[in-house]
Formats: sequence, structure tokens, C-alpha cells
Amino acid sequence: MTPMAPVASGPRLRLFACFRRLATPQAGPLQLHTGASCAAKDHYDVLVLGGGSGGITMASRMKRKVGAENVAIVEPSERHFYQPIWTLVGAGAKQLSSSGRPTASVIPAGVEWIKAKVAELNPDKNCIHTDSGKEISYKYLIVALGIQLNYEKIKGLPEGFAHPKIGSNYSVKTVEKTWKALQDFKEGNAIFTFPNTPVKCAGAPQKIMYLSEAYFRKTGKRPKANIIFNTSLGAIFGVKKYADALLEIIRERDLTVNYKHNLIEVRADKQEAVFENLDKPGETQVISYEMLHVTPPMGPPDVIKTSPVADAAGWVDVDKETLQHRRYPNVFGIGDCTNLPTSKTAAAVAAQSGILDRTISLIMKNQTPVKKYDGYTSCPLVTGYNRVILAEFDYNSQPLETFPFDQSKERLSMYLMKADLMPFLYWNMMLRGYWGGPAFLRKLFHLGMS
Ligand code: FAD
Ligand code: UQ1
Repeated sequence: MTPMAPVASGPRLRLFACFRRLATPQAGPLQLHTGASCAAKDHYDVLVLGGGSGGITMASRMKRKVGAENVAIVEPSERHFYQPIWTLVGAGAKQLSSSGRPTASVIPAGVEWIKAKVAELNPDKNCIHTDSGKEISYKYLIVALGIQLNYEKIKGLPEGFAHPKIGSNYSVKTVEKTWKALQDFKEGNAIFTFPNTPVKCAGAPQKIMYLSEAYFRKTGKRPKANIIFNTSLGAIFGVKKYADALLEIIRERDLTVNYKHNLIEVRADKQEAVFENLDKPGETQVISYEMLHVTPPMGPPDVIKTSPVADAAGWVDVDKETLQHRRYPNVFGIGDCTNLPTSKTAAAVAAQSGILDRTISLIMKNQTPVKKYDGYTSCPLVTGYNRVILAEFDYNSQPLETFPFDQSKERLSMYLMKADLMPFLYWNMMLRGYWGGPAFLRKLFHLGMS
């Protein structure tokens, strides 16, 4: 891809930058769009869409590159959440309040926070529109809008959450309902679901099952609990090494797994869940529950789906090694909203942020991106109140483990890392742009071993 010419930085030079773009004829097929620009009053060298894990992390890194005053983030929410801890909130092991901080406190100092929703992307004119009617232009765009939760695709939801016995760790509104349902459980079916779509943190739907089982054991309710994992998938986990370990736990703890079972309806007033059998079209099954944990169907944010930056499935269409957009060279994507063919996690975002930082730096200097993302992602599979299997793997679903021991074994040390070290690392290093994943640790540990 042909990189673009660097543009002047600094607020006073923004107007100049706009005129220069309009006045300078550009050559090369991929540069056409850089000659066009909307008549926006607001212009930034780097515009970041979304102030979640990827957006804040990249804004911190870009601030170091181009100066805080040349970076803006578009994000409507007043609070920023560390979502990975919701698994433990749903199981009563952490408080919900510990998972959120004011967005204002995580926006890098000096970076502009545009408190609005992105309503439209216009990459051909290098600008976006917000729901408040603002038009903002940019030189470089980073799309970090996350994945959209589509509870309404299940009949009876989200209104069913008004009833007891049902919860979902995937939303700040329903995660505490999981813990309530666990505490209220007396006897019967405890059902955990996995939808028929891509999801973020593909381990989370089953982590809460293991925690629930441990809770029932601790409170003497286990003999009266029938624990069921109904998953749309055909396997328990995508990486054989960890799947084998999980299947052993499932066998030991007497958990029932039904593959290719997709939740399509919740009759919360009657405590019934309806599943379709994906292998037998038209066949449905109604199961009564005493507790139901819903992982909702998910998909790309609507605003991306309907924009030119989307691929055919609606995700931001990026190069899987450089994270640069495949058609708009000044557009980049990170995290859950992209079509990167890896598991969508904050750990993946951390690794991607280091790569994207390098990619953008080189593009800004008219050079070709060299650093290549290997698909690194990680999923701390919480299997009890003091046990974690730390899955780490790459694009090829091959284990890419950091530590010099077998991570497919349940460990207390990995639980402590998940519950206490990771939140610290997230708030203090990742969001400040100083954590690009554990690759350096992996090299260090494995060097020590050889
Ligand atoms: P997000 O962090 O979700 O940020 C997206 C941002 O975009 C949000 O702030 C949102 O408000 C904003 N936005 C959306 N639409 C618009 C719009 N139109 N305009 C402007 N802004 C918009 N990851 C791990 O690594 N380890 C784990 O153990 C783990 N466990 C998890 C457990 C649960 C229950 C959940 C829910 C997630 C878990 N994750 C885990 C996944 C992790 O939280 C996500 O993968 C990560 O947050 C993705 O970052 P992101 O920036 O792509 O999206
Ligand atoms: C990680 O880097 C990360 O991002 C901050 C997570 O998200 C919360 C993780 O869960 C994990 C496991 C990692 C990987 C880090 C190490 C030290 C293995």
C-alpha cells in the first residue's frame, strides 16, 4: 500500500493541513481519498473512534507520537469498564464498582474527549459524523468501536432480565443478576449458553459455569444442581491442548455439555429456555431452569456494518498482520470490531496495540509497515474460585505460552494473575500505552529454559 505524505501537526496548523490536502494533487490509486475532505471545523491528526480498551490504549500511544492536542477520542459513555473482571463479579468474587472508572480519568491528559456517538463514517472524505451533528475530519483514523451485544435477537430478551433467576456477565446492567441467581439457587437446572455468533472472550460463557459449580459445592447445593452448558459450537474450545484439559474437568465435575444447541427464546415468567438444534433444523427443545446465564448473540456495531470500512460480514476490514485498513490506507482498526481472525480479547488488544503503534509510525514517515501481528490472544479460563488455566494462542490456534510451565493445568498463581495483577496492569500500563502484551516475557522465560 502507498503511504501518505506526512501533514503538519499542532492546532494552529490544522487549517493549513486541510487546505494543503485540498490543494495538493496526489498520485497513486490508493491516495485518491486523501485529496478529499469534508468541511469540518474540527480536525485532528489522529481521530480514535471508541474509548474502550483499544481506543484509550491507542490514544495514549498516539499522544506520544503526535502530541495530545492533535488526538481526539469519540466516546459517549461516562464510565470506562474493565470487562474481564465481570466474570468474577457474576460469581460474587469481586464488586462491580471495582470494574469501572470515570471515562474522564482514562482519557490521556490533553487529548480531546468528544462525548458523542459516532453516527456515520465517511472515509472517502476523511471525516466522521456524530449523533450530536458534529462533523470531524482527520488525517489518520483508528476504529476501536468494540462488538455489539444483540440481546434482542433472543425472543423474550432483554425484557426477561426484569425477572429473577436470569443473569448475563456480558453487560454492566445484568452481571450482578448472575450473582443474585447463584445465591437464590435451590435446586434444578443451572443452564449456561453460548450463541451462534462470534463473541468476545469465548471462554467467559463457560468460566461462569465452573465458578457456579464451585459455588454450589461450597454452599452444599451441588447434589441438587443439574449443570448444563448449551453451546452453539461443536467443540468446547478452539485449541486442542486447552479443550482436552477442559473436557477432563467437565467429566470430573459431572457437567453436561450439549453441542450445537442455540438459545432462541427465554420465557422468563415461566423460567423456561428454548433451544434450537443446529444440526436438526426446525427441532427445538424447552428446558426449565432454576438459573440461566445468557451469553448474547453479538455482531459488528451497526455504524460500522453500514459504512465503507466494513467487510462483507460488517467488521472493519484490516490487514491481519499490520492492522491497516485494506482499502483506506489512513484508516486502522483494533480490537473486537475488526475482522482479525483471532479470538476477541483485551489481551489480543494489548498485543495489537504494539503492532498498530509501529504500523502507524511507519505510515506517518512514508515507510512500509514491517511489524507483523501473529494473532496473539489469551483467555484466562477460570475453573474455580482459586484456579485458572491460562490459554494463550495464535492465529493458527497453536499455544503461545508465556510461562515456563504447562499452562493447561489449573493453577492458583494464574488465578491471582487474572484477579489481581491483570486489573492493575490494565489500568496502569495498558491504558497508558505501556503494555503491548507478554511477548517479551515469553522470550525471556523461554531463553532462560533453553
Ligand atoms: P471495548 O473495550 O468494548 O470498547 C468499545 C468502545 O466503543 C466502548 O467504550 C463503547 O462505548 C464505544 N462505542 C460503541 N459504539 C460507539 C459509537 N457508535 N460511537 C462511539 N463509541 C462507541 N478479555 C481478556 O483479555 N481476558 C478476559 O479474561 C476477558 N474476559 C471477559 C469477560 C467478559 C464477561 C467480557 C464481557 C469481556 C471479556 N474480555 C476479556 C474481552 C475484553 O473486554 C474485550 O475484548 C475488549 O474490551 C475489547 O476492546 P475494544 O476496544 O475492542 O472494545
Ligand atoms: C494480557 O495481556 C491482558 O491484557 C491486559 C489480559 O487482559 C485482561 C489478560 O487476561 C492476559 C492473560 C494478558 C496476557 C498477560 C500475561 C502476563 C500472560
